[in-house]
Amino acid sequence: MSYLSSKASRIRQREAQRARDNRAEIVKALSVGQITRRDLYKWGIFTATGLLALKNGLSPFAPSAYADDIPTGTPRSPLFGAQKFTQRMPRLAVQTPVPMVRQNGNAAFTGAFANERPARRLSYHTNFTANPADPQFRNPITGRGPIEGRPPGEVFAHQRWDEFFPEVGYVMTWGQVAPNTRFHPNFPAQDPNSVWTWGTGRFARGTLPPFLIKGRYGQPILFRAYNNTPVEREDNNGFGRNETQLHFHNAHNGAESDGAANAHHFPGTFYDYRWSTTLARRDRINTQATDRRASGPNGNGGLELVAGDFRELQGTMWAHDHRFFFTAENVYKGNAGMISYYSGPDRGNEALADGVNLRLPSGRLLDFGNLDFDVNMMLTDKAFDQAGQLFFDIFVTDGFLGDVPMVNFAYAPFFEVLPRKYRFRILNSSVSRWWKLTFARANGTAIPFRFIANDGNLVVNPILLSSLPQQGNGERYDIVIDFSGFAVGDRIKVVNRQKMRPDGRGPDGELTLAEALAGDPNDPVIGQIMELRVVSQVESVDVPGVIHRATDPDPSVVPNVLTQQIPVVAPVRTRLFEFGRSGGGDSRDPRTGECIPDCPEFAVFPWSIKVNGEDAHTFNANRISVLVPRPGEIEHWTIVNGGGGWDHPIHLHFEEGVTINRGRDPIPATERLVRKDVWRLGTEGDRSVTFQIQFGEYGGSYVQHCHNNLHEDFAMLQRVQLLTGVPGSPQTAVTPTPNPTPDGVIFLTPEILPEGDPRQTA
Ligand SMILES: [Cu+2]
Repeated sequence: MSYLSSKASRIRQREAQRARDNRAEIVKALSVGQITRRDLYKWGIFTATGLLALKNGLSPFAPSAYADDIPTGTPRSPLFGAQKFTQRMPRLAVQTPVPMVRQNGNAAFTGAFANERPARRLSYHTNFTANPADPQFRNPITGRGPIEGRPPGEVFAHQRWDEFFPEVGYVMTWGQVAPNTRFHPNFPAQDPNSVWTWGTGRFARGTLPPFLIKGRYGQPILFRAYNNTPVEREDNNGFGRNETQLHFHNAHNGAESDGAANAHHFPGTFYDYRWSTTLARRDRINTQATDRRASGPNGNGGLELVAGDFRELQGTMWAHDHRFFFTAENVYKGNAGMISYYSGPDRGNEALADGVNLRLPSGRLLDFGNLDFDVNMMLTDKAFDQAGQLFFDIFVTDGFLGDVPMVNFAYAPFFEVLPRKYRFRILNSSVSRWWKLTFARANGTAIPFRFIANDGNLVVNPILLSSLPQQGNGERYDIVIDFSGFAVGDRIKVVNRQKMRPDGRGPDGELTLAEALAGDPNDPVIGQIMELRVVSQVESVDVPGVIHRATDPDPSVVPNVLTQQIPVVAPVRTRLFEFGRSGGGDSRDPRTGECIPDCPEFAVFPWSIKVNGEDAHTFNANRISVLVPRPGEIEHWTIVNGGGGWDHPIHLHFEEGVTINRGRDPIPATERLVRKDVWRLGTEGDRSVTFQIQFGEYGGSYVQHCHNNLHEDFAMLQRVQLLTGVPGSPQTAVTPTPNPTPDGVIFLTPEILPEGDPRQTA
């Protein structure tokens, strides 16, 4: 490096450091009430339209030299001498459930969680509302408000409680990370308030790696979520809101357990989610549960048959924070884990042959859910301040990119494999970054593999690829790689080829494998992010102590047919959604300036949605943009990118759509007639997507949104009201809007956009 460029680099570093200090100071001043949003306007930090002024020294996107080449917009994260591929990739932390037993209609925990109060159909908030003075129903830490965050009354009672009565239970806590948690042995330990993750048990400390829960069809789950983050909002090391609702992306659950019904809860409280394992279409297809493919493992080599359509089976999923307006901060801070659903066909057992089990690579030591050869990979990009603490810029509304690649929250790890077939479940859990992975031999050539599932849905026929497609935020790709042609000692490079725009708004072209392998001096997350090492033996994670050897036979198979196609038919109605950047944003009430739920003092809302060509709106939990009047009606939805040069990965909760059109572009094999829950909207011929969708079994308030968590928070998100609950249930009517406060939930009457309500035109 020449003298001049190193001097320039030092100046950039100083400038960037100053920018971060300034922002940190403003955040602190806002949080303690020293200044208000009005002050920021007055000082010209916001423009007249409410957008953050591009002020050098304040915004990371100011026309400053450092912004061009450092994705975080801040000084390069320090690595403390850590080299890539020097630590083992941690496997996700598998959680052990306890049996739940029925007691007077309630579900009582047993075993390790026997001292928990039972889970109930109605929230304990109902008891608090009836007896506000009774201490047993009050928040035990603050003494304010109810002990359970789930809103009171029948509207937020667990739907179909007896039918999907919880059989197993988990108790976990979201809170300060445990002492000595590091992303690499060289990195400093994270402060308790730098990272907030999930840990096992009541009021536990958060831990890493993130959790993995193994669900099975036919065995409903009770997930009790405690919030043990600090009571004081400003105790967050600069980012993260101490309130959460945990979204189980994209499971088929009642809205009260979707984690996105505007029912976040506060430090000291819990929220009981009932993850029903309901198989979609159970009220219409295979209602007598006679189809052996619609089933879950019974734990003893057999099947538990369930009603529903086997073509709707789900596998690879995840759960993450969905606190509206703060999702990016909270997910980035560590509020996320993965969940796999096991079924008759997708059993997680590669040896058991019963005519239903596909025997995909997994292992054989356990009845189901073997992980020895079935590996979760959570991709994230992080940034650190100069002391090595996790850093996030809360003033960013377009996208936040880290400069440190992580897999399962470990910096650039290695993973040992045997020369046989492996399944990888790859999740993009980044807040804004897209990925595109290729697996390369030492000589730099791509290794072919089979693509078997998209967003947790098996494809009809495995697809042979030499590179993954782009992977937007929230998308999951399941693949099988056969390492049997490799020799012990071979090393395989896991390479990210997806270039991002430095402003984080979206992707910026794909590099060739050779280009990516050369690395990108401006973006350290491009290039090799992980190494696979072929070894002669590995210890089992399913039954520790058992050794698997390279000479063992590989009984796994990848059948040519994995599932069947859901037919595309004429729809009952069509809808059009345009995701763009129009108007000034109407998340705030014009009279009070408040959001529902409450939003950051300084927040502005550039990212908007138009329904059926009408006016643009930004998110307000009390505004219904889409209303689905009846279960079972097939609709075709077209989602369009409004343009402007940014890309959006659009996510729909609760149901998967069958992709039937991709604008001017041909539909790639990985999407054609494939079920998905996140669709990338590009800027060229791929600007629009049409999918077929239908709703049923449950109802209530759900959402559709951009899964770039920054776009989502500011506030490209809209409420989807489903009147598709079972007859006689409250979920056949519009859900009153819960608005959570530390003292309890207040219900509001929502407005309904006429363009989103087919009852008004039918
Ligand atoms: Cu977006």
